[in-house]
Amino acid sequence: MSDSSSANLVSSAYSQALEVIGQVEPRVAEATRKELADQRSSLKLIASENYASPAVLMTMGTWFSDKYAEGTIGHRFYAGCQNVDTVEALAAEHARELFGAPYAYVQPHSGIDANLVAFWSILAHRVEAPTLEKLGAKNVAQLSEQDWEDLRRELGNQRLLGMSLDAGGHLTHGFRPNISGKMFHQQQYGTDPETGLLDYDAVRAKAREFKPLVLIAGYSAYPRRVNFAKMREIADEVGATLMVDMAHFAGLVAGKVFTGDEDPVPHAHIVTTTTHKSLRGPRGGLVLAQEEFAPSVDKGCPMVLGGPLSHVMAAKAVALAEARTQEFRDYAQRIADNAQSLAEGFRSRGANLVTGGTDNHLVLLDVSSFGLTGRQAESALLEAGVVTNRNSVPRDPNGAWYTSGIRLGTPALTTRGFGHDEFDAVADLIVHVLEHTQPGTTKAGDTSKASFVLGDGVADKVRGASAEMLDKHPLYPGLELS
Ligand code: DSN
Repeated sequence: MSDSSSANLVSSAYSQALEVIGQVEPRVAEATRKELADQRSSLKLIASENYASPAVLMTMGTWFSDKYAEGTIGHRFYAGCQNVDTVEALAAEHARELFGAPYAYVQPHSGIDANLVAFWSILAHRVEAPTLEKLGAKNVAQLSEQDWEDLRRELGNQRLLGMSLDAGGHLTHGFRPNISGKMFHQQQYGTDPETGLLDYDAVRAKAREFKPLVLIAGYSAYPRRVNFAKMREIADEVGATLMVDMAHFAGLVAGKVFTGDEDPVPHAHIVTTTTHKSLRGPRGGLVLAQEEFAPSVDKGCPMVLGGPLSHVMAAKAVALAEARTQEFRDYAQRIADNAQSLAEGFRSRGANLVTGGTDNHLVLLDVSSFGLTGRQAESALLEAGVVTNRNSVPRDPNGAWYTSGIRLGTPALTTRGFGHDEFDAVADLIVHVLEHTQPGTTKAGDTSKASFVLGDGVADKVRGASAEMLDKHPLYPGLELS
């Protein structure tokens, strides 16, 4: 099908769908139209966002949404799941083939859910099963009250080592306010204070001392690649299970930009991811596992997950099929190339990047040299139509709320077709906004960490320059709503 006849089909499908929605609740139809307009007219640089294809989006809007399907493929707690079995099996097959994983579980509703499934699986495989054996019981139904006490103590007395939030780790990697930091005894590893890079010797030393059951590798704001072979060596040395959360960079793994030691799948016991970031699928999660963890991963629902979202699993199958194409590989390479261009754009204009640059899909800009907090920078940029998110930098003096950084990712604008010149121009616009933003003051005259004053005319100038680039690279080309 030609691009234009495909765009006509999509235009007519969405126009009619919005008409149907509008007959019931016109304000939802209106907000949906406006969301498209807003996304089309802003520079989306949030590192965890993307634009899924119309095929992926449409797959989510079907009657699969109406079906309960707790259980696993061919083994459900509800009748009539034959078609859910088909789409779940397809999504799992695409995931296994794409990532070269022995086992794939596509039910998690989000990345956090995928991590909960992995935690459960590791506890069940490494703690519950051996404890049951020690107690001479085949399953938990055979345990006495005292046995239960012992098992609960074992399950709740395990250690987890993950990357700290301010070094670029995720909330679920043992951050204290998150359940991962409460259900496990946790410690965190950071990055080298001089270089900002992961220091494997320091991770090893911490792991030797702490002896975690779970070693987590992966990040949501670290702008560099990780050597997963080294992380596995460390895990093996201390008898830990290596869990990799590749939510941010799954698209770069799928697209074979990260290979060898940088591909987590052959090295980790369990890998978790979201499907909607660089992987460009529907909003959701998935788990890849070595065979030995498959039986406990499969118990994710109903152990820690609600009923699977069958319409989203169907959309995962479509997105993963897309990710198995050469076109997707080219896209993934462009994500990484564009991140280099963005980083170089900042460096050449004197801006300060955590670690000095990037070799993945994101850059972390330290805005303190502009005299701003991350919160002020984020708000000023938004006023100029540049959508970013504030983010802590290592050992951030402004904490996790105001922060000193801005995290910027290339997956979304790369989907729109932005290349080297556009990302250089984006860096220029961002530096222009930051150079023309002053911290605001409170009524008492103190400098506030949130308020700011953007110079006259800056927002209009930046919006005008962005519009030219955005018009040249339309979002969903040819999609017109009637
Ligand atoms: N919210 C995601 C991100 O922005 O990185 C991670 O959960």
